Amino acid sequence: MVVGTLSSLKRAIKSAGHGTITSTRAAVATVYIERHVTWNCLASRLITESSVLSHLYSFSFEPNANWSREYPGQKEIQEYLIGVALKHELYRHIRFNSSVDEARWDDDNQKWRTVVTRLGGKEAEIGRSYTIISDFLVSAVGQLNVPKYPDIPGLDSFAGKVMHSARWDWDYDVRAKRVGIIGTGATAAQIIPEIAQSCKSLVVCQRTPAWVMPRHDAPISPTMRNVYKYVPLVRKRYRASLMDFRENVFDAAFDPESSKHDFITSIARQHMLNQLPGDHNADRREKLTPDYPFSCKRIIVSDDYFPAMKRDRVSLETGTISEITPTGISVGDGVHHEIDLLILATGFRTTQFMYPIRIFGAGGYSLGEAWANGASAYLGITVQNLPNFGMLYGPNTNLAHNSLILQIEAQSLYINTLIQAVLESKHNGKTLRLEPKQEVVERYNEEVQARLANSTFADPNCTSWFKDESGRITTNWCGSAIAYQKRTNFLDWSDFEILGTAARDVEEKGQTRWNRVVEETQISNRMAGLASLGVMTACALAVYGGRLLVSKR
Ligand code: NA7
Repeated sequence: MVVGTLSSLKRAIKSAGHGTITSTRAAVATVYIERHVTWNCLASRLITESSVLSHLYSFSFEPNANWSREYPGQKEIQEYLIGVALKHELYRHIRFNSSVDEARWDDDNQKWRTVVTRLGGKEAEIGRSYTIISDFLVSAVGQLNVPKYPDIPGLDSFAGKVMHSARWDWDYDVRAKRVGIIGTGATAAQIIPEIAQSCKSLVVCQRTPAWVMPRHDAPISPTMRNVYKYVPLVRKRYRASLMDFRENVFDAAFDPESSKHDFITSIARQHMLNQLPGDHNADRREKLTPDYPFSCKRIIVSDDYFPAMKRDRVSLETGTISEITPTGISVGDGVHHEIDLLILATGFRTTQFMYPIRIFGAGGYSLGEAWANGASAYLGITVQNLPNFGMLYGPNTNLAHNSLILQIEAQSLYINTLIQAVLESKHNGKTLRLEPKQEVVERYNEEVQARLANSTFADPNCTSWFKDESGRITTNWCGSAIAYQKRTNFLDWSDFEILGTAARDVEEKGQTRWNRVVEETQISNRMAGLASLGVMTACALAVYGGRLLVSKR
């Protein structure tokens, strides 16, 4: 059983026996629980949500030659995901409008018991909740799931319209409205340019400015789309070049000591200067320039954020918000902004993984209690005392420099191996219970935390959704995407506590390996190797041949 959104699911589908895996197909009934329609609750259909280029922000096994822009918009991403779900016949397995409240491992029967609440539709009239019993449980709820509402006095007293960026009311018309937005993170940076086009006025309440990089978004011409469609090698080569580029900026994003870090900071500074030039923008530039290192917080990638801030109808408020009144936003120095609509672009409860789902593992082990001081898992996928359980986009798997889909595919292949072992045992009339050893989880997390401690994310001069309240980074991975793929493309069975009548069969496997999804350039490297060899040979021939000629004279 899988809890979570479609965007995370496809590899898990294979794990569970749909699509291409036929050996276990007949034995498996898989249920996907979906609370909302994927990508339907974003702030605007016009918003370009991804900071990753379209051709890399798609599954490796479902390439899309038809992306209309270099960066995908919300609508296009949603259409793509729905297309994948339809193609792989997922819809008949998905239960929409359903919420998981609790999942509990049943020690006696060695199964998961997951309590699902029906949120709407005719089914809700049948009964409010029911329990699904499964051999394996996968969480695909991810990190950016539950909205975080700010703790500002008077918020409930506001008489106008309030919307969180992730709970958008599509029926509300923002045209000609006086709007206030709290937050200047990646979400706000996408909402502001859109709203600024049609609202009457917009006050942007910034607590901390963000580093902004140029986006260089552009339409992909019909000719290029046809090239990508009919010459797949060109499309693959393009995707590989995007992967190479993204992996190359890893040092810049992660390592404050790297020379690339200084270079990339200078690009961001120049971007602001280009878009907010001249003395008349000096005050704006000062207010919008961060005083913490690049990449300490999530970087914004935008070409239209700064231009929007220059509009006459947009004002930047940097004073501390003292309260929300029935008519607007009050800031510390007695200023009051009258508004009709209050947008809370205040982020997500990123460090409370799986909140508010209650998970209980073997012997009543409470995940909520175990993670009270910060979530941790083995490879971000499995957790001690949670048998036959796996996570997609779990603790310490977020990337600040590359596409998350790479991580999710790697995790899916890993979980796939676990599920297959459980299903094979079941098929053979045996039982199998797998969970990572406590010392393995601890050792792994010590290593991850030690590496993160020297990263830009750990700089004490910023707060971010990467860190929990104690400053511990529980969201981000500590390396490149390729490093994670390599770390997760094998399963060492000795890392696991293995119980059940099939335990010995599994222990004897030692290690199970599979091919990682290779995204980076391969051909060119070989070509470069051959070319270098050719040049070296030519040089050697020239030198040696020259000597021969000289000696012959
Ligand atoms: P973020 O990146 O967590 O940003 C939240 C913003 O809201 C940020 O600017 C915060 O300021 C601001 N905020 C939060 N609470 C308050 C209060 N009480 N007062 C004033 N300002 C506040 O969330 P996003 O939704 O933009 O992005 C999350 C990820 O979703 C994004 O990185 C993408 O990967 C998708 P702060 O910086 O904390 O001073």
